[in-house]
Amino acid sequence: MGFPKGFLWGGAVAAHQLEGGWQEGGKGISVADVMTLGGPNKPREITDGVVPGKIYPNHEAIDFYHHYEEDIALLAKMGFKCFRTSIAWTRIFPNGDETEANEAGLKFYDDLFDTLHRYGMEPIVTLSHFEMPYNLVTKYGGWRNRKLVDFFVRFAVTVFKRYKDKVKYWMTFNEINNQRDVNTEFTAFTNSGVLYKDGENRYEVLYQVAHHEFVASALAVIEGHKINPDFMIGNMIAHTTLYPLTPNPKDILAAFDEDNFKNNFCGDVQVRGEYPSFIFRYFKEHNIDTSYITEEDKKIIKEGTVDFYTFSYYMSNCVTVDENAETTAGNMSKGAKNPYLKASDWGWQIDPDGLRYTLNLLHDRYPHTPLMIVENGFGAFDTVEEDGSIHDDYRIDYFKGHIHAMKEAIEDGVPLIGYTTWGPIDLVSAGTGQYAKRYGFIYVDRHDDGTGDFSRSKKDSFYWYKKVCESNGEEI
Ligand code: BGP
Repeated sequence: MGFPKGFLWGGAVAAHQLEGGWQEGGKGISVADVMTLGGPNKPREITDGVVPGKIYPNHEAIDFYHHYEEDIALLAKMGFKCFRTSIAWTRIFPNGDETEANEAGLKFYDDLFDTLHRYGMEPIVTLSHFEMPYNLVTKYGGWRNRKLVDFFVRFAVTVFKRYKDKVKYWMTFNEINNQRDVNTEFTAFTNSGVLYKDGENRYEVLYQVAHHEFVASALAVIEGHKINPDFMIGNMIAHTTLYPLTPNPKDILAAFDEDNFKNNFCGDVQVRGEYPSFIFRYFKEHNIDTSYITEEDKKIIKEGTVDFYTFSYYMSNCVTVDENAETTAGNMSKGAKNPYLKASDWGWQIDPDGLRYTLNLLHDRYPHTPLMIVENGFGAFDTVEEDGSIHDDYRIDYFKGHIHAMKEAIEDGVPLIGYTTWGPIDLVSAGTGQYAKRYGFIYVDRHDDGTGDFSRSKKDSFYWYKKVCESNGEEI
C-alpha cells in the first residue's frame, strides 16, 4: 500500500520561532517577545514588557524575515511538498484590537506564500501559534476576556480573504490542549495570554479560556468556508500518548482519565462539535462554573467543526497512582518514566510505536476525519565538524522509526494525509528559548550567547529526508 499519492511531505515552524524582525514592517509586540532565554532546568521568564538588558531570543530568532527566499529554496531542494508556518498576528494587527489591518504585514505573507508556490510547496497556516499580541494581555487579560473572540475572528477573516487563493490548509489554535495543567503558568501565557491572579480558581480560568477559543475556532471555520468552500480548516492537538505504568487497574483508570482530559477533550469538542460527557464530572469536581457556555455558543461549536484533525507527536509518557514513581520531562507536562524507552537530552521519551498506536486510536475515535501529523521531531545538541559537516544519525534514526510507524498505520487503514517534521531548519525552542536545542535538517549558525552569523548549512539528515520526500516515503 505505502503512502498515498499526493501525500504532503514537509516541515513545520512557527512565525515567532524563526522570523525575527520583531519590530519590522510595523509589527507589534507579541507574548513571545517578552519571554527570555531559559534552559533545560531554567524556565523562561515572562517579563513585564520588554526589559532592557534581558535576552529575548525570539526578537531575532533565525532572521527568516530576511532569509526566507534562501530558506525556501533550500527546503525545496529536499523535495518538500508543503510548508507549515503561522501568520504572526502582530504583523497583521500589531495590538490585536485595531479595525484596520497593517498592509506591510499582509504584504510580507503574500510574498512568502508566492515564494512557496513558486517552488511547488503548499502553505499550511496556523492562525495562533504562541504569539498573540501582548497588548491583548495587558489591556484585556488575554483569552479570559470574551472580546478576544471578536478580535481573533477579525484577524482570521482578514487573512482568509487576503490569501483565499494562496492557502488552502489552515489550523486555528496550535496545541490548544497543552494548557490543561493548571500548575504550568507557561502554557497559559504562551497559548492564551493568561497571567494568573492570586487566589483565583485556575481551573475555572483555563476552561473559560478554552471555551472562548472553541467558539473563536468554530466561528473561524464557519467564516472561512463562506470565503472559500474548499478551505480545509483543522484543529491542532499536542498529543502525548499515555500508557498505564503497570497493569494495576488503578493505573489503567488513571491513564484513561488523563488521556481523556489531556488529549481527547479538545479534539472531541472541535471534531464532534460538542463537549464530551466525561468533562462535566471534571467541572463538578473542580468547582468550575460553566454558565458561560450559552445555547448560542453550543450551536456555533456544532456548526464549526473542523475538516481535518492535526496533531503534534513527540513522545509518550506513563501514568501511575504511585507518587514515588520516577518522572520524566515532557513537551509541556511531566509524566512517569517508561523503563522500555530512551529519551532525548531534554527527557522526551522516544516512542515510534506509540505513533502507530496513536494514529489508530485517533482514527477509531474520529472515523470520518482525515489526520495529519503537523509536528514530530528530535531536539538535540549538534556538533559541527571541522570540515563543516554535521552527522546527526540520532535524528535520522528518530525519523526513520516514526515514518515506519506511519506506514504501518496506513496499512492499518488510517487516513493520514501529510507529515510535517518540526523545525526543518534550526529555530528557537518554544519551551526553553534555546538555539542549542536543534531540530533542523538545516543548521543555522546562531547560538545562545548571541554569536553566529545566521549562515545556513546542510546536516546529514538533509540528504536523508530528501530521499524520503522524493520517493514518497518508499526509501527510509
Ligand atoms: C510544540 C510547539 C512548537 C515547538 C515544539 C518543540 O509544543 O508547538 O512550537 O516548539 O513543541 O518544543 P520545544 O521548542 O520546546 O523543544
